[in-house]
Amino acid sequence: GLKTLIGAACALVIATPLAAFASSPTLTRADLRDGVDLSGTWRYSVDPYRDGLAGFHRGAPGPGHRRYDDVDVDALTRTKPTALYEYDMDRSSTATLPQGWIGHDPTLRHYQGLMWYQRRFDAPALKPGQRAFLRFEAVNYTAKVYLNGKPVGEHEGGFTPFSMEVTDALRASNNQVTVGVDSTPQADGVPPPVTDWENYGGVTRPMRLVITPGTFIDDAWVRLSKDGKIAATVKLDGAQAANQEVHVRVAELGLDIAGRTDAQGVLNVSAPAPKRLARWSPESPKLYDVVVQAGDDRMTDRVGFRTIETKGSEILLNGKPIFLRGISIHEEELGDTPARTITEAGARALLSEVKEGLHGNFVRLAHYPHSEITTRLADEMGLLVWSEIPVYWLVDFANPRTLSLARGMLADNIRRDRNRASIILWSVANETPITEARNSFLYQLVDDVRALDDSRLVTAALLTDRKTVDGRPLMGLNDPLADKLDVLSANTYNGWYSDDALDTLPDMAWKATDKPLVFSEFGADALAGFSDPVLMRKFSEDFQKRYYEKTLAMARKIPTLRGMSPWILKDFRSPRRQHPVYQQGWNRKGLISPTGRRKPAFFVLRGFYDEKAASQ
Ligand code: GCB
Repeated sequence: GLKTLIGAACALVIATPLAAFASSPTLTRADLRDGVDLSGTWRYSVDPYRDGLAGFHRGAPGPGHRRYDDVDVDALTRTKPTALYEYDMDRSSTATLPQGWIGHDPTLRHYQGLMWYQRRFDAPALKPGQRAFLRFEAVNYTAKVYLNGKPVGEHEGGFTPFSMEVTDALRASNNQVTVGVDSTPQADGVPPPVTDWENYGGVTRPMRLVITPGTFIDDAWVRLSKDGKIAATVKLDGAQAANQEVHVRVAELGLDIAGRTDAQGVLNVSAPAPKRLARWSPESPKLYDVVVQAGDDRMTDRVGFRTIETKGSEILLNGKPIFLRGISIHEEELGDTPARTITEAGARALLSEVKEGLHGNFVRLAHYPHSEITTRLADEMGLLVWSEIPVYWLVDFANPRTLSLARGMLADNIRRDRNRASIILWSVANETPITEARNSFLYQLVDDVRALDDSRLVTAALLTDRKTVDGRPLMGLNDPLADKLDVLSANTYNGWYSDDALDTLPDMAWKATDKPLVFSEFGADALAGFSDPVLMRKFSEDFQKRYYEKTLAMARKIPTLRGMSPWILKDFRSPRRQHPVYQQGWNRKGLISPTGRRKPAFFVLRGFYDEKAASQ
């Protein structure tokens, strides 16, 4: 019955190879390469009717009137005073990028549309054979990129990196780069138009001009394999990619693993891990300098080595059972006016609240790939990470375009971060109602994860199934996807989205699971400073505190519960949340306020984590 159905659905979608969707080249660790940082001052100009794409009069009065044309409007109108231009990018308002456009001007908060960005820059002259790429870490939601008036590429998806080759379009001086950023939500997009977070339009992460040798190391994945080897997969890009000698060196371990690439420019090599290898863990986040060398190119990274697996209902890190003491976060810095962009200091402040504040060892980076800044910091600080793509709620599961888009994001996210020891879980979806179309969509994503990375676990945040047995609620997961996952994750909100009395929560039973169970979410809104000890209304700190006490009492009784990432560390902006007194455009389920004020429930969770840490 069900099994055959699943098999048939998989066979249908599996036909297209994964590589077809991922962005190319991958250019991992591009920020460490030679090049020009393009962050800083840009000009911007709003374009709600999208005239700038074709010219104000749809082509007439001719070239020179599209926002990306390579013109100096001021100079042109001086030489030809009758010329008419209704834009001038060189004299438009300035903004510091990266930053969501809400940060340029707060009245742009709910602008969903096309925005033009432009700046000029000088580039070092390319040496013979060298190549140049524009690389963006993230642009939300679509990007059209132009160099010196010529289109060089387009990208869809707000949270993954992409690169465009500009070797032939680049000039030595006064290059003009233009990006048309469109934040308009797409019915067949990922995420779908309705989410529970702010759709920050803009160039939200750093971008650079990257210069490489003619043949370069496009991707180098270095890890500790399940069978105890240091394994590397290296992919070269360029005319000399095939049959090249490659070295992967870890000097501190005396390792020099070498081999030659195949006809596709790919090499898989491994060597036994030396006895003195110090394994990465949250308590001891040891990273090694890894150098990859191929022809004229050299790439470096800092890599931790650890294993992660499940055994029955246990999650084993380096062979030992662990409990994930976590919390969820969105990509929003502390402060009253977040603009999506995260700095290293901003990421450190959030992750410190998880590690030193809550005494946690785990963070769920919801609901999309977060910045590389954050995942590298998690490696360095010692926090286990759940990483996910924005396959959320009602994406258009029956639409093949949507599936391709999701597969591309998943592949790009995994390729970007496969060297991060901190990441233990790839999640393919969040709260997606069960339908046949959804099932086959998600089976494909799970298969893709397994094809791209066999060194981590696969999960998805599932909706719970509630039954009444002997007059008492029985919670469980009743989802065919569960068979395909390593870790079962449940978002559960009894007592918040249901009107169950909080006192009844500890006696709510959970159906036994044969795999590790994680509470990927639970939570309750509280406005920081709103105390209501007598009525204990929803939105008060007292309610939230009691909700945590009772939910944790329920959690203690679930024998296969192996971790949790309650919703959420910090209050975050959401246009759905418009209660005029308590929310004002913010989801208030944070354990800390936007500015970092800890609510009483924060200390309840910390107490629970102290208990868990002591019993491990
Ligand atoms: C959820 C969603 C999360 C929401 C949260 C809430 O289940 O996964 O994105 O923000 O609930 O606050 O309702």
